[in-house]
Amino acid sequence: MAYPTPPACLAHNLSVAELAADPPASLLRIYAWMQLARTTDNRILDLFRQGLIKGTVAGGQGNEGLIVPLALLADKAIDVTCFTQRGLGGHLIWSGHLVDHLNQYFANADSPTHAREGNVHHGDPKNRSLPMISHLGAMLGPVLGTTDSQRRLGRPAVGFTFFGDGASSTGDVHEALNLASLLSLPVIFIIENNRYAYSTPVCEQFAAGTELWRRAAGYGMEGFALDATDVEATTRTLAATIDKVRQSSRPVLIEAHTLRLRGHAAYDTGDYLKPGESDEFFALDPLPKIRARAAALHSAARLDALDAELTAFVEACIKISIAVPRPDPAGMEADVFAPPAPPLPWKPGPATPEMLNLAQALNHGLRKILSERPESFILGQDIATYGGAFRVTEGLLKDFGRPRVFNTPLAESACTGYAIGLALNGHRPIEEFQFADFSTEAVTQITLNAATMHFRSGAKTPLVLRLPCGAVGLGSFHSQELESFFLGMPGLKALYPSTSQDAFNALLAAYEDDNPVLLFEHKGLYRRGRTPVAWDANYRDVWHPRHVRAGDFATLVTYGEMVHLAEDAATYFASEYERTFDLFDLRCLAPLQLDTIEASLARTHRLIVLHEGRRTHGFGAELVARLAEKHFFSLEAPPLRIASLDLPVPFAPELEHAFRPNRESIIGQITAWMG
Ligand SMILES: Cc1ncc(C[n+]2csc(CCOP(=O)(O)OP(=O)(O)O)c2C)c(N)n1
Ligand SMILES: [Mg+2]
Repeated sequence: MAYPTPPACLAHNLSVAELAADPPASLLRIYAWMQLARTTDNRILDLFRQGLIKGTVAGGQGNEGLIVPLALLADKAIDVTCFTQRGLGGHLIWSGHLVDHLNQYFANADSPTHAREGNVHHGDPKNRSLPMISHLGAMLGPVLGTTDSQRRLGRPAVGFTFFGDGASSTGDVHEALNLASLLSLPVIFIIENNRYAYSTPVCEQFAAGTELWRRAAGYGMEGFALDATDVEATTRTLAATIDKVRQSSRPVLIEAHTLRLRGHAAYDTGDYLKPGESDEFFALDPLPKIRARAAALHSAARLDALDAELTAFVEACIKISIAVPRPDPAGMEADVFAPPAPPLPWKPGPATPEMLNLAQALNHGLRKILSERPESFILGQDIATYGGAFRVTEGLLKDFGRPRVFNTPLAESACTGYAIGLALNGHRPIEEFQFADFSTEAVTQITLNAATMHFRSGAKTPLVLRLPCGAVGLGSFHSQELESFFLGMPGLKALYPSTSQDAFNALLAAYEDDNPVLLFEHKGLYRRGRTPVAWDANYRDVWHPRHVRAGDFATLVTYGEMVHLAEDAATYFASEYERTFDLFDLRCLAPLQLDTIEASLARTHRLIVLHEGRRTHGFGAELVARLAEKHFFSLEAPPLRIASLDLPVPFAPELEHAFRPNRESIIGQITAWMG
């Protein structure tokens, strides 16, 4: 069905020249958008109360004086934004038709998120309006990344990122401000200070007074406050600031004093407000103020006619959206991952095998990617001059230069968010975590932002996260095996190579995938001897298990460093018991490909899984469950799970040895199981 034509007054842009040349027309345009946003927000609230919109709605009533001028002034062909729950007006201006935005709220079949997200969580990644996630501070990092990506592509973009007085307390906000200043990114950080976070007043949020903009000095950037209920002054200030940031490529922090007229969300009763406070807020409402100014410059009759036209438009759009069918669950599972992409046109080299340990193989892989793929670059702590804690990135800075090989501050969350933003705009970052353990600092970005991106927005996030894992005598904070921790969340792929050649291949396979891929690298394997590594046209085979050795007594499934212990154990049982194991190196932990393992199990009728991760909720539980579900009646013995103890990883070598599977414990457990 054709969508209603928007009223002519709703032009999407406002240039500084227009603002100077024709203030009355500019004011009318700003008013029209503010009125449209308010009318829509109010109608959405009605529809929620009638039970026609589900979940909840958090409106932007009172915030239009900030969002509308900003979105009109932005260069929407190149700039980057991520609006908060107070930003409906921004969404309406940035892209799409009002019907599209309403479809999002109705969560119907035409919803831009396929009804997989609600409220204003949609965005429009194709037009660099990044979809918000509820985790408020975590929205900042991706804006930094997409803005940087635009600049790297030669486009003079500015990024806009918003957070409330409440969100200003999150660590992510600090990390992002610091990162933007450090990298000199042209990002305008806007605190929407509406004095409350849900029910919590600012005096219970921070002790440093309400002058949040003063934090800017601590990050080496300019900062100031503005009164977003004074729309004309706000518009002039924003126009000048956007221009300045576009020229200077330096970030700025703005504290916008704004309003949240309808409380936190539809269900908010506002009981926590002081007596008379609500009236005080309504007295500051920017909409009647700007309407009065516009009526004085034009005429009351013109404003009345405009309001009527906008109301009719909103109602016509609601009528269309409300009639759209409910969403269809079909296709949900297929959309968790971006579809498989064709292989990249890699140069078939190096052709002659070189003897490399696993760390060197990764270094060669990174070198190949940086040489052949201009959209690639690598980031992480100490990876540049120093070459990384495990020297995997040694020499890369020298050969490829700082813009493509750079150190990050200790800010895993914002840096991963930044990498997500780069990936969303066509770059393909490879991020090294110094130890896998420190990826827990970026759990929101990895599991809720990157991993869910395709499902909820259709956007691709090609991202390789390198995770040096495993116990090598360093205790609980430098030893974790995190595959189960991460893979309980949908949307992540994971490779875990055990040989130098597989590590090289896995890096290429992960790199060209359009999804976030976790690359687990066992630290104990980095320097465990050199084996031949060469270009392998079948590098994509790493997405499938490797059949390590043939046997008929039991199917033994393992991965990572345990592959080598399993080989030892298999040799022992072959010589001491004349029992042979059909041994598989899983290599790919997600998505699981178990066909060859199932075929083996159908022959051996016995299953052993072995991994270094802990036993309870360990990866073996999933493997055993999947395989036993299908092959239960053909099994001749209960499956055997060999894993680490359910403990934090202990430090002393004797304790660590007892904690994780070792040659003797593996042989002992299998012997006992064989009976
Ligand atoms: C990190 C995080 N913790 C908790 C929440 C739950 N929550 C949603 S909105 C909100 C209040 C946010 O206040 P503020 O940042 O001031 O924005 P406002 O709603 O006032 O615009 C809270 C606590 C959240 N979204 N994100
Ligand atoms: Mg607030």
